[in-house]
Amino acid sequence: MVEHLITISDGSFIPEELHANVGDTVVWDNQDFMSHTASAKKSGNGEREFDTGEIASFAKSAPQSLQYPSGPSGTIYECVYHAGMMGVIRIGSLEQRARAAANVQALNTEATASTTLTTEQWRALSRTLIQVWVYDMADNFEHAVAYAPAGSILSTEWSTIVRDWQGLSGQAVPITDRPTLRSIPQDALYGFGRRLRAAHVRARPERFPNPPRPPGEQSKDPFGKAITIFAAAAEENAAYDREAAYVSSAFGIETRADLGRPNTPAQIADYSTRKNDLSADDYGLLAAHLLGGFSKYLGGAFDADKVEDAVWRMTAAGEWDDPIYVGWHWHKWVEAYISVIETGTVPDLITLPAP
Ligand SMILES: [Cu+2]
Repeated sequence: MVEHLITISDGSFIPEELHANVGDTVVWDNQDFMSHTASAKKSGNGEREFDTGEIASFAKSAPQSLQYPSGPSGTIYECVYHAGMMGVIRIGSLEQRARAAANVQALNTEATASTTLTTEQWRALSRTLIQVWVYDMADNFEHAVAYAPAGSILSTEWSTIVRDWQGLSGQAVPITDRPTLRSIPQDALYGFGRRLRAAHVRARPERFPNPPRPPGEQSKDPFGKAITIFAAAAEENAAYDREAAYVSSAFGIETRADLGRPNTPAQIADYSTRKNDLSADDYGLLAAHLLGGFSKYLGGAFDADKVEDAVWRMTAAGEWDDPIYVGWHWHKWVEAYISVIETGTVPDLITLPAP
């Protein structure tokens, strides 16, 4: 059980987003010259999961105990005196934590994957990863919308995105609707994910990338741990570093293109250099790491529904807000590995802009 401290300064909660667990407590320290409150949004029955009441200027709140795990959007709270003053706490469940710990234990005791997948199964895995990534981005974007004043650029972006989403799905459904997300072709989904990310960047640049987590806290999920454990071998670690450098370069080019900023010849040349540093075997190694995590978690048998459920559950605690979104990253490992199997060469992560 941990006690977390959130500072209130200039009418903002700092940090604006906190990750905590059931049973933890939170204290708000008001450094402003005015009074504030930290009051969880009212739930369906009109009650608040926590409410500090008035916190006087230069005073601390009573500790608030976190009793319930939050859903995908986290537990959003507000100051009842100041409209638009909001924060969010993402609360994991004790059961989730226990399950993750048990899986990490299993990964530590048995270090190799026993499952081999068909190309079709790899595709199913890839599709799941990209779906969850889009879902996770949508969830982040909902947060951003919750903080944005009405009539801002963000509200306009959001209407455009919802219209695109409804065009893709052919239905007037919420962006986070899981069955519909599952029915959309992967290519369309990927383009949509990029669009969503770009809008997110424009709307809240300071939230992109999110601050890195402290060492050892990058991920609380068993698959993330699997990557860390398998990457302990020097060869695997080197492949990971080469791939990360290649992805970063591609990511930079894409992001600048999304934002309408020029990519310099040096930036484009850097992308080619990074790509040449990678071998086809590197992707085999990286895909094997990912599969290692999954096969341990799933008991060695590939089951698309179980994979999807497992990956999906990870997003409930908001674990995928790494500087380079892990969902995107893993999806690229799998997509690239399929390409390596089929063509024997390392694929281009992006289509380079015309010179
Ligand atoms: Cu206030």
